[in-house]
Amino acid sequence: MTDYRIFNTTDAIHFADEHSELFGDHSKLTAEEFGDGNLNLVFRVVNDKGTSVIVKQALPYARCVGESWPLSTDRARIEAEVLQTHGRFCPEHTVEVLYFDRTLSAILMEDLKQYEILRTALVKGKQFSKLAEHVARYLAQSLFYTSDFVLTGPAKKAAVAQFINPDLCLITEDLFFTDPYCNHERNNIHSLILPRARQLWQDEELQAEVAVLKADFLSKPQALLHGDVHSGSIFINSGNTKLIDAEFGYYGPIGFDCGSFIANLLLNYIASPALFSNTEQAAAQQHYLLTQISDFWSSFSQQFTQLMATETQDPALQNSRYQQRFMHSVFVDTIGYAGCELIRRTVGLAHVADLDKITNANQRAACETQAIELGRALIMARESVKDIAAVLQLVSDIATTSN
Ligand code: SR1
Ligand code: MG
Repeated sequence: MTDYRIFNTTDAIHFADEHSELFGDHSKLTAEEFGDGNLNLVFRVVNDKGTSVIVKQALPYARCVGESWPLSTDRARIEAEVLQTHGRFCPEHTVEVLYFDRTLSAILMEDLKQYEILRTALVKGKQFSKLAEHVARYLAQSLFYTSDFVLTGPAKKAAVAQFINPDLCLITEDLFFTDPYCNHERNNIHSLILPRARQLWQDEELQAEVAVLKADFLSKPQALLHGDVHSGSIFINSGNTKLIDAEFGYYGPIGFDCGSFIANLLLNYIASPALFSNTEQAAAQQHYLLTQISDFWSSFSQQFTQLMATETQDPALQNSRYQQRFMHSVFVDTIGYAGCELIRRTVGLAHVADLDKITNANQRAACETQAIELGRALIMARESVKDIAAVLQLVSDIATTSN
């Protein structure tokens, strides 16, 4: 058995060549490391005809911080197995895993070179008409078919155990629910919004609601989550959408994945007036994003409701009143977790390009403040807000009062 070692480009070439059928015997292979994420090495291996694959390797530490932040390389197994599981239920929107080596913590996967990263595209003002439909389908299928509605009790417990992911869950537990609400050294707060960030540290009313959401994140194994559905984990083009980077996957509350997706569209919504100097373009982008959020929630909730009605295996869970209550609780969680994502992307360790690319410091501070206000409002109103239309009204109201 080969021991774990950190790959260089030659290792990545050998790994790809050994485990892929894509390259012929006399292929001339080259590789480049192009990972720009927070945690891993990512290589593209290409032959002389342009055929390519991706080799992703988990480092024994967080790449963005270095060896002082050790992390289990088991996250590569989690990522491969989440993608393989989700790929069974929604292959059209899940990146394909071609091979996984547990000892090397390395995954060989399809190269999505015909796609672009959603966040990069949104920051440029691009729009994709099927984004909401595709992400809704991915989440409805993958979350429903890994839930108690389908799995037997023993099968579900085995699945929960398979996806115990302590290191990566701890990152989320800290970065989402703890750090933004105290003066933590990991926080990354632009000086102009420091007074608003300090208010978060004193906001006991908000902190109580965030504690409820954190407790649910810790103890509500509803389905096998992707765990990190931000717009950097979504590859897209005009025809299709694929989810990548499932290393934060574990059994948790369904609303966490839905809320992460919605919040990332909202972050771009908030940034749009500052990213696009043309006010008509900014307004069009904002209109597009709100429509996508509305379509996403309608499509996700309709599909999940339909699946509950027709595919539920457990006789007790076939009760339609229970299913309605379940869907409502997923909605409440979704809005709450969306609020947490908005706040943590503004004052926490991991920012987003949508806000960080705003060059004017005053404009950026105004957008970041708006993200905090909206995040707070969503968390506080999540149980009373009636439906997604009311959520979007809240979004528009806060944007209007902030401008
Ligand atoms: C140290 S990891 C920071 C963030 O990057 C990942 O994509 C997750 O969103 C995580 O919170
Ligand atoms: Mg990632």
